[in-house]
Amino acid sequence: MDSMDRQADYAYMQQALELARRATIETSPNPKVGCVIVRDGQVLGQGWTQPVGQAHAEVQALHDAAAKGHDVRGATAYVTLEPCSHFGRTPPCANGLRDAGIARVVAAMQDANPQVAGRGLSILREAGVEVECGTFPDLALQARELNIGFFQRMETGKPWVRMKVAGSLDGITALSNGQSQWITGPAARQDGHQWRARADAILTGIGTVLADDPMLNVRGVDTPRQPKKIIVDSHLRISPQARVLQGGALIVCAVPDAEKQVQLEQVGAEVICLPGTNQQVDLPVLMQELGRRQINELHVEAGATLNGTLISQGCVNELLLYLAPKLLGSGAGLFNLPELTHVDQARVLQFHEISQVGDDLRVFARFK
Ligand code: AOF
Ligand code: ZN
Repeated sequence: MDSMDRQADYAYMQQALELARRATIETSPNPKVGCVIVRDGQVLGQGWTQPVGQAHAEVQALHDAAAKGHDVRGATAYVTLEPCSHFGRTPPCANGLRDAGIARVVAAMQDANPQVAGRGLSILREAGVEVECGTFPDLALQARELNIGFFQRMETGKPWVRMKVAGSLDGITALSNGQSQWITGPAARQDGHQWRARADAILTGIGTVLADDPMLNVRGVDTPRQPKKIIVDSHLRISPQARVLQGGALIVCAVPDAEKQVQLEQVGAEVICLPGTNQQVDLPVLMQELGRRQINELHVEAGATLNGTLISQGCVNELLLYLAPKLLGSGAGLFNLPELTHVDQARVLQFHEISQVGDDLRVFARFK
């Protein structure tokens, strides 16, 4: 293949990625995928994944081409994920592309879903379709980032856990008198709601619920649906009147209390018991349970105690830190972690992305 064709492949895959970004959170737990169908430099059809249970990107693109009166025989399909091979909520896209007479499929990356995992590409190859996958590592990475929670769940059985914290430049999240509003500015707070909105669920602890009576919902951001709410409450101390319970919530305890559970269920909450050591919720088991419930991305907004425990137990993948250009001197820190005796014992992260939002710094740091 000459370099002009390579460049064209790259550009069409970028276009497919742009389409994938149009898919909404309603696709979840299904990943966001984009597809462009091209022949002789002409785009015949394009599509992106529809809300869960509806058409995948490839089917949309085939429909789009048909609606425009195009015959796609002999065309190339650019897809940001390997076309599926299984009968899930929808029939296999690999069959759809094959039966439509597509001659070549360029996929950004393989599907990590064990029901697919290369079988989609095999179906196509066996039918004589020319197949390329993973040719452009930077685009494959973008396709992965777009669906980071899906891949995390497929590969580990657990959600991708993003912990949001906000504080001063010296790492203070509240004064000793409890005052914390507002350390970061309105732009950072708005941005935080964007990250809440893209998560499948938001998790907090009973400490935060008792202290702030938060709503824990998405506000000020256009979203087709609210994330699920999860409260870690080892001893079921939550009040049935807590605002967080409006619209439903999952309460996770370690010590059952049948009477309290009934009261909470009466206001629409679900209560489960996952006992760990010291009468505390077993957090790694909770992450498995959330994976089983098809939570791809979990957004954590909790206090320093639960934050520290989640980190210590290896339950966190990424920190989303908003840091205000202010010094508060003393007060509550962002995470309660055990005291170290040597700097070599530090938990090491890697900066993933750093930017400024309004007056504040936004840092994404990932655990290795
Ligand atoms: C594709 N194109 O646009 C997406 C795919 O239950 P279903 O039928 O909706 O299948 C869900 C699985 O399909 C999902 O777990 C993932 O492996 C794949 N997603 N595949 O060919 C798409 N979104
Ligand atoms: Zn499919």
